[in-house]
Amino acid sequence: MADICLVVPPSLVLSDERTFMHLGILKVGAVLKHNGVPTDMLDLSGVKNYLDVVETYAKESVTCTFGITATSPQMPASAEIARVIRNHVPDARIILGGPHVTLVNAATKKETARSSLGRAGRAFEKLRSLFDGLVAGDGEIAILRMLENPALGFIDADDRKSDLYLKSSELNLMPFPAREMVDVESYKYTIDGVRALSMIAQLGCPFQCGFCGGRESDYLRRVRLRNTESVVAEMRHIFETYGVRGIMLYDDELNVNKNMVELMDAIARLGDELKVEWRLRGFVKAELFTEAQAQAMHRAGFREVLTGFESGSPLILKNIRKNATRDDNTRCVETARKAGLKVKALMSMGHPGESEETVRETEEWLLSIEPNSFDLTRITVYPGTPYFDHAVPHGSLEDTWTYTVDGHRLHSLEVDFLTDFLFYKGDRGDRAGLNTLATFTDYLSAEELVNLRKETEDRLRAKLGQPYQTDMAGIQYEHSMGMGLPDNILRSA
Ligand code: B12
Repeated sequence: MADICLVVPPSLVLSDERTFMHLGILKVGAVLKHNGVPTDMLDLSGVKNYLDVVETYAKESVTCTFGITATSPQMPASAEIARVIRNHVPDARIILGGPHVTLVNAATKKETARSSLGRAGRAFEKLRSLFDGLVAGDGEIAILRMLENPALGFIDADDRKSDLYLKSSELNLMPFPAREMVDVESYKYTIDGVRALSMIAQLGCPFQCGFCGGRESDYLRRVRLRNTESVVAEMRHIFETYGVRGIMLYDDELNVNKNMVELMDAIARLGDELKVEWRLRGFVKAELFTEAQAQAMHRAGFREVLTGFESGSPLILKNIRKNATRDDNTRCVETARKAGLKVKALMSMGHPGESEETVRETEEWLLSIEPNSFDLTRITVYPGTPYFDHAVPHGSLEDTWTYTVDGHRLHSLEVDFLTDFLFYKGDRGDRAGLNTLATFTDYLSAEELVNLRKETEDRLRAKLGQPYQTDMAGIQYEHSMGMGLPDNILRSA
């Protein structure tokens, strides 16, 4: 009999949900296990009849406490799951943790500070009405606190002053994600043909990109580094437990770590000791990327880096608050190539000030640098992004919010995250329950953005000789962490 059942809802936005496991909830699971709390796991990633699975579990088990993890696009499925549990286990206690609640809470705090309760506050209240417990930020210790206090309705661990917010030194002491709680073999990903698993070595990104979630959240904004020994120990564990030498590092940017070269050298030494040649992939921040970093990455086993360049337009780079100029981005590509690293360019569009001309500049820049691969997404305005948190009511359009930077505007609709799906690219409207929601700029309607994105990607793929992959596994994951909508979604300015 389990004391708690952890639930990973499906991710209907992803074309293959069994590529990367959700490490966050597996970290929570590891702490529960470490503390001897009997824990079940329902990993519903890619499970079509997931509500049947939940119903069967709820009917057959005596577990009354459930812990669900969710990003914003996982919320509609999470809400359904909560309703099914409630139908069958009337005295269930359902706790929600993960990025969505963390970001809605961060956005609500921002609103409250400005005494202007609005769409974030409404989204937060909806969560409160559906779930018995909400956990914002780090879940490792917060889950234990929740279990100790059955009446506790909300924990804000997304606050560096909270004792539940893990310091860098404490991250070193945490158990590795309990990957064994899911069916590891069912997750398929390769790097250079080598089987790979994912890992997260550091938390937080200090920059202020307008489209990125968590710029007001200690949890997502403040850089927290594990020490080199701890990171290397997890890589050893992955290799010795699963025989896997490919690792996708999901740190926001590996090179915000000032000791990155030292870390890379330690990884290379571990490879020598284990007699394995690592195959690694990860993200770097363009303007911070140096030749020494690139060479060290190559020595460690990287053959490719991913960078969120986002745009080829100087105006858009400025409006995003990207911190990198187009020249920085070009130099980053050259630095990588010189060290033998391929470059995946993560691009996005639909930012404030986006027009046909700025999209053309993006296209031209991509053609000039000839990335080894690229991704072009349309951004979506999620809570906790500056585009959401700093927006004000549009004025004349109903349920529409407007973010302004240097006179350039981005408009977004108010959304019910418990029912509405937000997609960022692709033609995925054929899947059940997809709604039509959007963002738009002063120069491009939602429809124009949809068409322009598709036409631009089509043209780029033809010119760069990089056809769409028919095997979707793994490709939709390579996003810019920029959010966007499906191409069937329309809304006019
Ligand atoms: C890896 C990653 C991915 C991988 C996901 C792999 C997977 N299967 O989950 C891929 C590339 C597929 C991906 C896709 C997307 N991602 Co992503 N991704 C990340 C990234 C970089 C790291 C996630 C991670 O491992 N974090 C580390 C773990 C430890 O943190 P965690 O998951 O938040 O878990 C902790 C707490 O939240 C909490 N917690 C989590 N679950 C639970 C449950 C309970 C019960 C409790 C108590 C606590 C708790 O405890 C955990 C330990 O402290 C984050 C940014 C970031 N640095 O976190 C973005 C991020 C999560 N992604 C984001 C987005 C927007 C997306 C996409 C929508 C695509 C897009 N266009 O950007 C899709 C949606 C995917 C989906 N599942 O539906 C946003 C989320 C925004 C939001 N509002 O939800 C983030 C925060 C990026 C950002 N800063 O904007 N992503």
